[in-house]
Amino acid sequence: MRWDIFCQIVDNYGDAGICWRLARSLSSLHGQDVRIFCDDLPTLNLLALGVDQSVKRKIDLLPWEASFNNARHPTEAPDVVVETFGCNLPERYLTNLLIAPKKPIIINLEYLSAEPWITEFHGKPSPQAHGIAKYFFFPGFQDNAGGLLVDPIPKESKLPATLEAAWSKLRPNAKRISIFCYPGAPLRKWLEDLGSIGENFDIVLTHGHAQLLGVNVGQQIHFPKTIQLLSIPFVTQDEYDWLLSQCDFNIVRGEDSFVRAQLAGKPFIWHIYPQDDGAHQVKLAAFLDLYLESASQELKTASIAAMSWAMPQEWLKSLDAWSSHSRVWRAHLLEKQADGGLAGRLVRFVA
Ligand code: TRH
Repeated sequence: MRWDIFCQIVDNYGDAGICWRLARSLSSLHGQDVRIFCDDLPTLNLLALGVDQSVKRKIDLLPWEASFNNARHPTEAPDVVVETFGCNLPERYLTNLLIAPKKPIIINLEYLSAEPWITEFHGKPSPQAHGIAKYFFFPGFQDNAGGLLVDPIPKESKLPATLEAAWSKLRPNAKRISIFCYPGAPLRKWLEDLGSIGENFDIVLTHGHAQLLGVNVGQQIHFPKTIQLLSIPFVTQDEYDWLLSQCDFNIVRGEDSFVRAQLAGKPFIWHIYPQDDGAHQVKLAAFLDLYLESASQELKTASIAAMSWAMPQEWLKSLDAWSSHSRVWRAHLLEKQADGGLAGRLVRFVA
């Protein structure tokens, strides 16, 4: 089938990250023809860089406007149109769909949530005045939700060139922590507290995070020697996945890095995307209910504290137990998503 995925980048990288991951799964694992129409092609290309050319060649990454005259010709008419995160289709594209020789199915791909209510809405029709069939598709952890983007499954691979400089400075006796969070995080205080524990920690700051700490703008920061800060550039999505798998602990955010941290099988803080109405707190609590269902009371207390940015002194003693739990959780996720996860469920749903 021919798939047109529409990607409007609201902010940051998540929208592009999800679209790219979905596109490559549909193409390389399910043999689908995929185009992405994106309103910020440079960001999308940044994530997709470096990926195996045999994967990339099969996916068209196109500017948003390129969709205007598409869909009209029989060879270009899509079978499936995916509107990601409620982005509206361009009117000219939609008009062409209406006169196209075959009518596609439109999928409204929603945000990931562990909240129970999503299963009631997942897969339900969303009747439209224009008459083209449209359905809600809710990614989720439950069996009767839309699944997770599990591909590519993380595997050990060699050190990416972009990380060589940082990797050459790693200390053998230090724990490794990667940081990718939003500006509101109490990072400096958190690192100071970590520094007072007495163990060595190598902190891998992803692109832009040194500025968040004020390191690059001349501010003085005095972390104890136990803390070594290592800044890395923006890396490709595959390289970022690799980084997560090589750290002892990760701080992640948004939606895509949140799932990747779980698939890396490592403990993590999810700095969830903050929403004005506080909806993110409900989403976080729903996830923790699932994630910690089988955990001991001690680990529950520790990881809930960590996810609320309690200082590391308060919970770090539970890191070993948390690491074991993370490996079990990863295996559980992969088993639950053995049906192909989001991409597999989407292909079957459309079929
Ligand atoms: O970047 P995010 O915060 O993205 C989003 C958006 O804010 C979006 O509007 C919001 O709806 C959503 O969060 C919840 O976080 P996320 O989702 O983790 O996406 C980051 C992507 O960037 C992910 O695919 C990993 C990738 N990435 C790289 O490829 N290289 C890097 O160096 C880093 C740090 C990330």
